[in-house]
Amino acid sequence: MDTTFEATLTLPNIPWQDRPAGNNAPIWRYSHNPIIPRNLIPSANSIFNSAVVPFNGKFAGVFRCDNKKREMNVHRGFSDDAINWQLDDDPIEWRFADPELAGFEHRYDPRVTWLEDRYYVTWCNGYHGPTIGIGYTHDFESFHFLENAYLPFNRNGVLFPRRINGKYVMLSRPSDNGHTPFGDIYLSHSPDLVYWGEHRYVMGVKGGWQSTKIGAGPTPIETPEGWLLIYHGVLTSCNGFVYSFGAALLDLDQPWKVLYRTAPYLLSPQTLYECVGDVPNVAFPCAALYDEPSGRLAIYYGGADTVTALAFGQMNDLIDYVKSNSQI
Ligand code: BMA
Repeated sequence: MDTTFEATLTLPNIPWQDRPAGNNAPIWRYSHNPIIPRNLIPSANSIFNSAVVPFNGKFAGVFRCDNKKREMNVHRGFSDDAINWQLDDDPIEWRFADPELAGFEHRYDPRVTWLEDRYYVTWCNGYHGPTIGIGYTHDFESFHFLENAYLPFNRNGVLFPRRINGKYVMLSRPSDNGHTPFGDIYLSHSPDLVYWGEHRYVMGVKGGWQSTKIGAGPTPIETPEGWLLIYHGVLTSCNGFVYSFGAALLDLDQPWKVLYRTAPYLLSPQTLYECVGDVPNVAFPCAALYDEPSGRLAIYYGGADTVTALAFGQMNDLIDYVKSNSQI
């Protein structure tokens, strides 16, 4: 199998819309959002916080679908254009080498990362509380569960797309067993994607939109200026949590070192599909597609824990914005 094409950052067929006239924001929304309605498949109550990747010249993904029992699980999907998706009505059936790990509590907020020779999926996996499950697929046909990376409680496990100094690297957000009212981003190393250690603090909460907790979003993107990390930040209003997202640049060789970090958010919940739904006021990014030659970036995010939406940006403009609006 030729496995080199997935690693390339040349993706001329990703979704795109030009910046609307008069819009000076660093990123802008797709005008036909949401791209995935809550009821795309019969079993779904809602489809959001999901991950897409290039696959065989088209696109594939792992989607968070909460069903009508309100169980949280992950489903497979395919698309020709990364906008119109076909999703399986049944959740992914993971193959478990160790039956101890095969129990189901919940699986949610997946990320998918092409790493060396396969697609790794990380998600918030219930094993006596939320932790980070890691699995992989070569073909989006069979899916293999590897291990839970950490002890509970943890969320937002996001792999870097290559080894750094010989080791696999993952961001995560230690948390609690509820709707965590705190949370900073940490980084861990592994020789084999099973045993994780050498934990490093990356960054913590700040003022305003990121004052309650923060968590890594899409797989970091390697740029000459550092790893571009899009991350969510939460503030607590008189009406509950508000989820926005911003971006940081991390050192290429020591990615726990933050070079720049946006003081303003990039996008906050302002449209109907971000403000109205099962959990109001949530914009939660889990994936991005990047075409390096054109600089085009397409960011996938969940709206109000109900639907899936898309936003666009130009990499050079975004990096300039992160650098000139930074407060570490
Ligand atoms: C977090 C996760 C996300 C969700 C967010 C807002 O704890 O459950 O999946 O989008 O809360 O409800």
